[in-house]
Amino acid sequence: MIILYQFATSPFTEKVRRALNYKGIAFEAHDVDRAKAAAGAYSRVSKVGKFPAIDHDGTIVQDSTDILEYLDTTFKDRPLAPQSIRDRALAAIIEDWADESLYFYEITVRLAWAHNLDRALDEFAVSFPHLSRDDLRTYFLDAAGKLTAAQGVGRKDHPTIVRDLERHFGALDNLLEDQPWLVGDTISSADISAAAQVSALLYAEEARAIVERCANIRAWRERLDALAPISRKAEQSHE
Ligand SMILES: N[C@@H](CCC(=O)N[C@@H](CS)C(=O)NCC(=O)O)C(=O)O
Repeated sequence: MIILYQFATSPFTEKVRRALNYKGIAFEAHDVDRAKAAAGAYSRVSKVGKFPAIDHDGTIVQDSTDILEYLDTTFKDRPLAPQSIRDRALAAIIEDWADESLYFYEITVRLAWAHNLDRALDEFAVSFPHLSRDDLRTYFLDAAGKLTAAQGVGRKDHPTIVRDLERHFGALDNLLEDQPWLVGDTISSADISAAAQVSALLYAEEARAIVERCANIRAWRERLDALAPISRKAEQSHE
């Protein structure tokens, strides 16, 4: 049995849940409490204190990209990596673009922009059971603001970030113009990784307005939801 340790609203967790569901692998999801994680309570499954991590009958894998690779190696049915070398390379590059570029836009517009954060605060509270709503709001605005300022996206002004998002969503929409999936002719880790970041971005009203104009992205998300559903965000809490 696979146990998935997760922050329920993290895009990296959605990525792993979609992959597990696509491959038809049973799993239990445990919500990680951030305060306990910071105190080292989960060091057995994540030495670096980042999640997702999985425990597969004692084998521990941390980092969504490593987890997807592990799942493909261990469960051969319904591969997430494309067949050809070139398509595998493209999928790896798109996965990294989603995880390492789109992610910082997600952190900025969903967590550091108060008008978007306020709508989702109750959902985020699952990972912070000991914080009041006000403290949680302050925590996110401060932590996300500092993180994205250090990385760079957070130092851009609002219109520039919206323009960047238009460029990123536009690229995705164009890739899907004549084909159902981002790489090759079947679903792959590229689709699952990008879709997970898109889900997180869509918490932001600015992103929703852009995707409203991207028919290819909307149709692609429906195909993905049918084949690789997100599934429940949390199944049981974890000590
Ligand atoms: N590259 C990692 C990124 C995971 C990650 O950044 N997770 C965040 C939540 S979205 C986290 O665990 N943050 C806790 C921390 O940095 O202390 C992956 O793909 O799994």
